[in-house]
Amino acid sequence: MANENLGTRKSTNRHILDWIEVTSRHCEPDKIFWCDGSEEEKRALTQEAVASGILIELNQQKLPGCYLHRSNPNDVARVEQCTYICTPSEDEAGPANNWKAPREMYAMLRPMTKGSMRGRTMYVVPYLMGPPGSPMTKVGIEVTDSIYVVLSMRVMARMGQVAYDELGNSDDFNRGLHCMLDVNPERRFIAHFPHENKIISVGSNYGGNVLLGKKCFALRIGSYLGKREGWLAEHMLILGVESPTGEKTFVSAAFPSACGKTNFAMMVPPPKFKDWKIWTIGDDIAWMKPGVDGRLYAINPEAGYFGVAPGTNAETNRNAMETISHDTIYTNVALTPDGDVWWEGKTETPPPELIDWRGNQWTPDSKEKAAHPNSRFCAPMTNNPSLAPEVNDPNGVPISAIIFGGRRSSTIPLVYSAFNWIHGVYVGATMSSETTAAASGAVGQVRRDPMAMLPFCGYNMGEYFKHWLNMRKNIKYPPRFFHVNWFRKNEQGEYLWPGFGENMRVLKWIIDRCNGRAHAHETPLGWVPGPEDFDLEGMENFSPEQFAETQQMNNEDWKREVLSTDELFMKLYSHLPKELIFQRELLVARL
Ligand code: GTP
Ligand code: SPV
Ligand code: MN
Repeated sequence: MANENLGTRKSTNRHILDWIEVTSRHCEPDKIFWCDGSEEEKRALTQEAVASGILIELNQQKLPGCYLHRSNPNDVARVEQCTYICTPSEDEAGPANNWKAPREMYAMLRPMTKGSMRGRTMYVVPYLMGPPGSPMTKVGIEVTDSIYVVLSMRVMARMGQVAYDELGNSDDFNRGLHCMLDVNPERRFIAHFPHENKIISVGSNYGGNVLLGKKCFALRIGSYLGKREGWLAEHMLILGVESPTGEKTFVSAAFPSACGKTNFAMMVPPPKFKDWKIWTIGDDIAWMKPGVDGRLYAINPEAGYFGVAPGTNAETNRNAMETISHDTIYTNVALTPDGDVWWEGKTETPPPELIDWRGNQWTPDSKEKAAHPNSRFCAPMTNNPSLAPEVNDPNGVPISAIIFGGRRSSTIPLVYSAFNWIHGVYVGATMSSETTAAASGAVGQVRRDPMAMLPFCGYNMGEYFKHWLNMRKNIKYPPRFFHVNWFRKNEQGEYLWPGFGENMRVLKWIIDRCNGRAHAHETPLGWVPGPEDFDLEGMENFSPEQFAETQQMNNEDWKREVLSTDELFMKLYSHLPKELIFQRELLVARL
């Protein structure tokens, strides 16, 4: 390595030093590398990753600073079946989580991690979740033997010295240990210890399993801390809408994995809305807390986007294409002969030849997909042309609307609004979606995914609903709740709503409702816009009749829908707040 001092800038925090001492004695690495987040460090580690085949350098003329990583083909998504919440009692983790007692989990993991870094380097990665100086920001230290994790963490979080500065001498930081082991699904565990603010992840080297600041800390541990400390850690994007008169309204939205958060967060409005501007605060995670002025404030704890590649193109998401045009790590996309990247949906016709995500020759005649359906880009938020200037504001931004949404090919209308906070919590709690490639397992099956948090809530889901209901008491000016579905289909299997930039029209109705300017009709589900309340101007080949089809509400379908939510309610019954049972009864009465 060029500079001998690289990797030697140790923390001076006694608690970190003690923990690294104990952890390194256990994992027995050849070397400990202390990351400082510098550009020099990035260059050196990137070089090393390329030399060892962990990263493939892409065409630097076309994609400056971009690299491709191919994961082990057995390790391409989050693994819910291997994800555990380890609390002293099973009841605390609740029926929606896998549970093991901490002592048992440690007993299982200890022999696996013992000596697991022999012949390897242990990287110490200090990072911040949230803007520096924010009362909501938290510090984590991830210890990992993966150089890919180090390079990705420095994109996804504010990494290095900035975290030591924020922490000072405090002991209040998340301890995360990641050991790749032999990347064997049989020995893959993502274990969370909420009471100790601790995470141990073994046997994977993929995204949400190993970038421990993201789903593990910011959501699973975060939601637990939020319950204790009076805030919310949510699987939500945050965006700002600026009107032609300069009025800015911020909203957050929870859609399950691979259901449109990144696209919505950096949407480019259609020509009819050319004087409107969308500003991105975050694309995946929101930490929200009541502010002193009685409103709910949100920060994005992250600093980058770990986004779905397939389907991303200049038409659907121009801002994303710009964001990932430089300084981006791609995982499991296809490679062109001239060192460019490709995935399904990037261009209408695929290139004549490619190397697929597994590293094999690929042609358009090949049966397999060229890019993995859950292939991803990892890019710094500062690359995003629509990055909101408020993104580093330590106070966060005031939220006017909370939007829930899922991927449902039938039943669920394009948009409706809840009657009030308790009804809004019910709408979020009974959310559902068809499963996607973002987690291993079957794709396309409808399941309940309350608030898009089913895989991410670090404690009992019933208690989580109670926490949501309780939050209302500390918010004088609560946001309004909405539900959207971009994915409804007709009998031919085609999407009824064009989506992407056109979602601006739905957003416009939502913020007009929040600002007391839009009309709506009352239905059993909530308030909905009629065709006269909804701006369809400038939409080619989209009639008011088609709009009515996207909004259609069928009573028989909805009765079935209520019955299918009962399964979740029964599962959570012992902790389910009675308010939600009453909401169910009211809905049944209205139907
Ligand atoms: P995670 O990163 O897994 O949390 O996903 P996400 O919620 O950020 O989803 P993302 O925006 O990456 O979109 C997932 C997939 O849905 C991509 O293939 C998109 O092209 C597609 N998609 C996003 N928005 C829309 C939409 O409005 N309509 C349709 N039809 N597809 C969409
Ligand atoms: C998700 O699955 O919601 C993601 C991708 O954002 S991962 O980081 O792998 O969790
Ligand atoms: Mn996500």
